[in-house]
Amino acid sequence: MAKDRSLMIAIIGIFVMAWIIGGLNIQGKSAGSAASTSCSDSDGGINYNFTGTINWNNGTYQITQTDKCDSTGKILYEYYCYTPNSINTWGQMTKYTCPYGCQNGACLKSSVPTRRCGNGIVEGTEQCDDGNTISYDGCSSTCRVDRVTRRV
Ligand SMILES: [Ca+2]
Ligand SMILES: [Ca+2]
Repeated sequence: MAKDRSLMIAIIGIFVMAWIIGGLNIQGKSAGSAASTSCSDSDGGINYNFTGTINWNNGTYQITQTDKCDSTGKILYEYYCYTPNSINTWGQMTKYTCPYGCQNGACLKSSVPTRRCGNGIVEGTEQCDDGNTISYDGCSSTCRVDRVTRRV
């Protein structure tokens, strides 16, 4: 009987601990009834390449957080749902340093903008860009200055 009681106390203790931890994680507010708590993440979890929004709801409080970049444009604040067991779920945030920078709540895939000869903008190693990829018109198909102009 004494064993049953200590087991009961231990179980209650775990629930109380879970409730306290769960409550504190949501900006110090009480999580209330944990059983009805739900959390969804539009980018499916920790996904640095997509801007996601988490929606946490326990029937009393609702918290919505969208991934965002910090003011340096390098650090991503990635939000995700943390569900340690079948009773608890809450929103968590992890900081991630994007290797190529952060923009609009997601990491950029590359720091090098896509250069293209023929787009009318002189970029990178291009000597010229006249908006086309025709050679012998002053600017070649590889965006080099044509040395020879074809007589028409
Ligand atoms: Ca996410
Ligand atoms: Ca994301």
